[in-house]
Amino acid sequence: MVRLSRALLRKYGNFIDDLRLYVKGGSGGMGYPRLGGEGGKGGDVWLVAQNKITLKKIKDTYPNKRFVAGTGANSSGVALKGAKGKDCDVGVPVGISVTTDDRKLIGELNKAGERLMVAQGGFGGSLVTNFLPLKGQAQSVHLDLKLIADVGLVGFPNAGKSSLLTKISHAKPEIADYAFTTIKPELGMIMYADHKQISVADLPGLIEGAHANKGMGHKFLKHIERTKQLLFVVDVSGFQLSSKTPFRTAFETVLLLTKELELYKEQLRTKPALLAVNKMDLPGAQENLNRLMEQLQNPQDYLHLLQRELIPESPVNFREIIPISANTSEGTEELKMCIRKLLDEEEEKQNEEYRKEKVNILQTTKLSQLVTG
Ligand SMILES: Nc1nc2c(ncn2[C@@H]2O[C@H](COP(=O)(O)OP(=O)(O)OP(=O)(O)O)[C@@H](O)[C@H]2O)c(=O)[nH]1
Ligand SMILES: [Mg+2]
Repeated sequence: MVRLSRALLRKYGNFIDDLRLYVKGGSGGMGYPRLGGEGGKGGDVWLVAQNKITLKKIKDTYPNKRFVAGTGANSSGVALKGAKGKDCDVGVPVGISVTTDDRKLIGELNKAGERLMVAQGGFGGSLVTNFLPLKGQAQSVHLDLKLIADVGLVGFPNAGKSSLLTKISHAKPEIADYAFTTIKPELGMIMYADHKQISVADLPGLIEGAHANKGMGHKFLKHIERTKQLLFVVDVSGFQLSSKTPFRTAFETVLLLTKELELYKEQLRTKPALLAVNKMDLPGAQENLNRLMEQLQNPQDYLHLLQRELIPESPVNFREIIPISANTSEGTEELKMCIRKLLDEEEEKQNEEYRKEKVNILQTTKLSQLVTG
């Protein structure tokens, strides 16, 4: 049985996954009418992806969150062409998308060292502007952090997601017998004997009604948008958030999780997915597992168990269902192998599609050359 903790009331600590900044390009320098001189262009503001930076660090270091680039130098008798103003480089974490106030995408930064210009400096004064300088571009930008992981863990609170992550990786997330122990996303790395590494994102538990902002709501689901694979984790004995909410069997939790994903974004449901049925060491687990397998194979016979609005449009097609115990490690090695196999297969599929596309392009160009030649 699960008891509700004060963690639910806690804000999710120091973790920030979006931040709004004000950015302004430098003004141009003054032109020099007497000799037709041109002022220097204002500096630009750039976001630069860096590994060791967090949005929290930016917020703490620059509390007013304003970034303004340098003004271009004025044109003068000694330097007719004014020097360009100093650019302003803002270090930001890897894995952010950058949007304007009205949520138009400016760009994404997915690798350390990548740069994105967010405010252009104004032109220096010249003949065209009557030697008056132009102001730099100014706007507010939103930095939206999405973890980049190969696999995303999806499950109700207390299902054992964090326990599983500690078993299969070196991550040390907090584990406890109350709901919402994990209050911020955490990354773990699975290491394979041949040195291949697969990253797994542990996310706060979802509950039914997350789409209506219940529990932690949907705010963390964006972190699995970019993952290549979903790993559902369910407690084989089912779940009950509190004595005031209904008990849900493992089958019902699978459907409810699917529904929440679907309500968040249709495409999430079509991601390759595995199901880990956890806590197989508990008494009665085998019977519960048998029932769950029967229900997953013939879902239409059991859908009447749920209210209509809780039933997903279509079920997730799990590539594998693996019974495990994060406590005793039963099944965890097999699970690691399944995760890898599915990722490899998907990669192979994508490579194949890419190859086909290339061949297609090549054939059409050859054909059009034959026609025109
Ligand atoms: N018996 C048994 N208990 C487990 C197993 N895996 C996890 N638990 C227990 O279940 C409780 C919840 O585990 P967590 O790993 O914190 O669960 P979680 O899914 O990360 O939960 P949230 O972070 O709240 O979403 C803890 O008391 C764990 O010790 C298991 O395989 N068997
Ligand atoms: Mg957890």
